Amino acid sequence: MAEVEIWQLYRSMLRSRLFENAVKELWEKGKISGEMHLGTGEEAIMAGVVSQLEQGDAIAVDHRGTPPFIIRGIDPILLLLEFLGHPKGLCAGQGGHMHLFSKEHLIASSGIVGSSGPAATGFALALRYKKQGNIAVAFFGEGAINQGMMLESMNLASIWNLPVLFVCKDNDWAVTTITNEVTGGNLIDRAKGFGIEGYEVDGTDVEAVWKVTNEAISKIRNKGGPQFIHAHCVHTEGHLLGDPLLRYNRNPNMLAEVANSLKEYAGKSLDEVLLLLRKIGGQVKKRVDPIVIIQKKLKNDPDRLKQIDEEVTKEIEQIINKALEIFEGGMKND
Ligand SMILES: Cc1ncc(C[n+]2csc(CCOP(=O)(O)OP(=O)(O)O)c2C)c(N)n1
Ligand SMILES: [Mg+2]
Repeated sequence: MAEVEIWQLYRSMLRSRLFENAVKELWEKGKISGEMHLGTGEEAIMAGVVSQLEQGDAIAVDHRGTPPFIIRGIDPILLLLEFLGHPKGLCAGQGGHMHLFSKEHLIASSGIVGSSGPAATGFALALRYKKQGNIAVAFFGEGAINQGMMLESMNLASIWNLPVLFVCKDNDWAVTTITNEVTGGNLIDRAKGFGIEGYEVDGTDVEAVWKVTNEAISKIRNKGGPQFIHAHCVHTEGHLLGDPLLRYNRNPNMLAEVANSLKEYAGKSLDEVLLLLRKIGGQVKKRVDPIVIIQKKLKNDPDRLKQIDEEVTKEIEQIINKALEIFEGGMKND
């Protein structure tokens, strides 16, 4: 990969992370209400894929829509106003963080697990009629890979030779369900069963994601038909903000108390229950934070790293301040 690209990818990933960190703060202060699923930990997958899309390509996402919307270039002020439920938000304050749409950027998110499959396949069907060589991407968690509509979409995309890139972001968990306890076989083999070629990749390594995506996308653009990527990742903030398991895990006394109260019910020893709770809380990590990984790769040029960090920090601060100014101005006028 050209040197310039990894720096651009880092900037994209950092913008997304710092924006979501600010969202977390606002949620904790009670300014953003309701559930909030962050995409922190998915930035390498999102930057590695979205950076290779062209104008007119379409994206369908799940309940973790913030990183792809930010990386695709949607105005973060509109996004934050949307999360705040403001009428000037991206979807007039009606969609919240899970149901986002931008007609201009052809990107849509949905909280219905598995729905990015049919949405992207539909986008791809429309794009094929337009004959401009565009493709559609479906991003979904591995919890969606057992949903009928996802499998039907993969089948249709294959049989109709539609230009869809299916990207499965696998963090091993669907809320508190351990994925390998409910998923038969291997996902690459499953895709192959539909006649779709697949790639398995470490989704915390943006360069690795970029490379397999580059190959997959060029095959779609040149030959048509779908491709599949199975990318492994971790969620740094658990399933959703306020996740009780994450709270327990960050407070060892609380964790021990909960484990103790559960051990008899679970029929397991205290250590076994503790390990399980730590696993569900994302505290037993097989993988590390993608931002930390890329920062290590770029550490040979600390000045450039520092400059980007400062620029992005300032940019995000300005975005948050501007959005809050509009939000609070709007509240005063109510
Ligand atoms: C059709 C449907 N069933 C159940 C839910 C409730 N739900 C929300 S997120 C989620 C887990 C999804 O797991 P995965 O696809 O792996 O995504 P992750 O949260 O791990 O990123 C579930 C079951 C839903 N939103 N939609
Ligand atoms: Mg998952």
